[in-house]
Amino acid sequence: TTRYSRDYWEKLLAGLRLEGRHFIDGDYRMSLSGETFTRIRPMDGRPGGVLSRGNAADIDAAVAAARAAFASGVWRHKDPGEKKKIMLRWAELIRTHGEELAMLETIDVGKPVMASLNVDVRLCADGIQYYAEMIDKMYDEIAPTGPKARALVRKVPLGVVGAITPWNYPMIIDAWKLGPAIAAGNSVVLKPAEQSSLSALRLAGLAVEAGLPAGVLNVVTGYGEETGKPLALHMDVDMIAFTGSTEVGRLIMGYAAQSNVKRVALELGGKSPLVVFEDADLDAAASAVAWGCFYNSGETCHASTRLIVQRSVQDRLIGKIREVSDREIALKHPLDPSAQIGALIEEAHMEKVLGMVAAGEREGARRAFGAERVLSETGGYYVSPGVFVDVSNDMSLARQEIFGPVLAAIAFDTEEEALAIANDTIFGLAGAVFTKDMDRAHRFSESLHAGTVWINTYDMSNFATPFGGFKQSGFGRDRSVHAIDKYCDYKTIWQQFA
Ligand code: TXE
Repeated sequence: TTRYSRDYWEKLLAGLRLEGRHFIDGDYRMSLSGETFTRIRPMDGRPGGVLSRGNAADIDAAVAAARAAFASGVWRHKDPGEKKKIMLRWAELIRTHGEELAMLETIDVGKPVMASLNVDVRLCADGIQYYAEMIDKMYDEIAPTGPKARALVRKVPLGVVGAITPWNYPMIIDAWKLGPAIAAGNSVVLKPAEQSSLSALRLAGLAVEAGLPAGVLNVVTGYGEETGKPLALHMDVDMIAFTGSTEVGRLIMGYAAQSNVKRVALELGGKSPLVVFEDADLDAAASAVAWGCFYNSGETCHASTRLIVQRSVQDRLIGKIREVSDREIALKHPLDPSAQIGALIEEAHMEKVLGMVAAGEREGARRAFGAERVLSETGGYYVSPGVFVDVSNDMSLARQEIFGPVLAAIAFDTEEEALAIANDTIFGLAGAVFTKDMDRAHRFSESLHAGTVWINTYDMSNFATPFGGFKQSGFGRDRSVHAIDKYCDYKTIWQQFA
């Protein structure tokens, strides 16, 4: 019924040239050192893209281009209506190049190409469009000062923004940063994860095709230490917007402090609780847990990785989670149009996930099902959805972010206990409660210490809602009109009258 057969995608893949160069000042450029690195694609362990391996010199060139574009005013002083049209054109080009972008994302990340197309490409384009539409709807303020003076409170762009992004949802997270940063009038240097550079490079080319002036968006590819670090330490970068691990987030704050006190926004890890009371609709809860924890192979910062379940319904719920997982969440080769989940990002990460699972078993957690390497004959890195029971909240399975399709189930008896377990984590990104008692749902959702809380559902989101964490899940929000604020400063201009 659809043209998207495996064959269709195989042909598209065969026709792509996968050589990536940095995108600086409107052009694709080799590294100044001439060095490259090869990405191994997770779907089958074969070579994927060949990328330019950036270092501090390439970062300097990109920052200089970004600064020159900002200083010239070519973008920030453009008529707001014009700016809006350019960004809307960019969103449209992302849609018209959707199949190619989806394939690039799948080559790098190993997620099903249909998910890349229907979720990642769509949300990337929608994100750029959302911020495009804000451009001619933002007003400045006049402060209350009395008639003898006037004080304008202007919201001004920061200047040069560095964006350092991860590999789990590259295009979506790039859009979360680029949309508001560019709409606010900044120039950007984007450093995508070394695992997933292809879509970012293509996005930048499309932006210039849409009319974004050269230098406003630059992309430097390479490793974190070699490119991300000099970007975050750079004296002429005004802000770093980062999504990634809590460990590297900590380093980014340090780099900012050691250099020019640049602003920092961090979207970091999570270990999100999903609490199920015995009066809940268990079918709805099972579906929410399975999709919330296993979608994108668990490589999701707000994945529902801790199931906190009332003891009386634990066995029934785990049975239902298994049914949903077996029936709906097809783990297949990413080019198979019926795949719902695909490969993990790379071999080392798969080993890390399997190692964490083994450590959990040594600590006494019991495997209910799954969490094993599968499809190894493809040469790719696949781990099946799995659930562990008899987990206590102090075990590593309940404390560390696994970033694989692994659920830890923790039993509770009272509401008080459930809340204490749910909040006993260094993270605070998201959480959920399932119950038919609306008073309890209200109490619980107010007391869960997390940036997003769902009631009787999981993972609902749209661009109008801010996304980000409390505690060591970071600070600063992506999405919504509020995200613009972190890419701006307030500037007060006084004038005295006679
Ligand atoms: O993340 P890193 P990794 C978590 C998840 C995962 C773990 C490790 O648990 O298993 O982190 O993943 C750049 N200076 N999340 O190692 O290293 C890097 O090049 C400047 C959760 O891939 O944090 C990449 O562009 N930059 C997360 C980006 O930081 C540096 C998504 C993220 O990579 C750097 C990803 C340095 N010293 C992983 N070192 C989420 N919140 O969704 C690395 N980078």
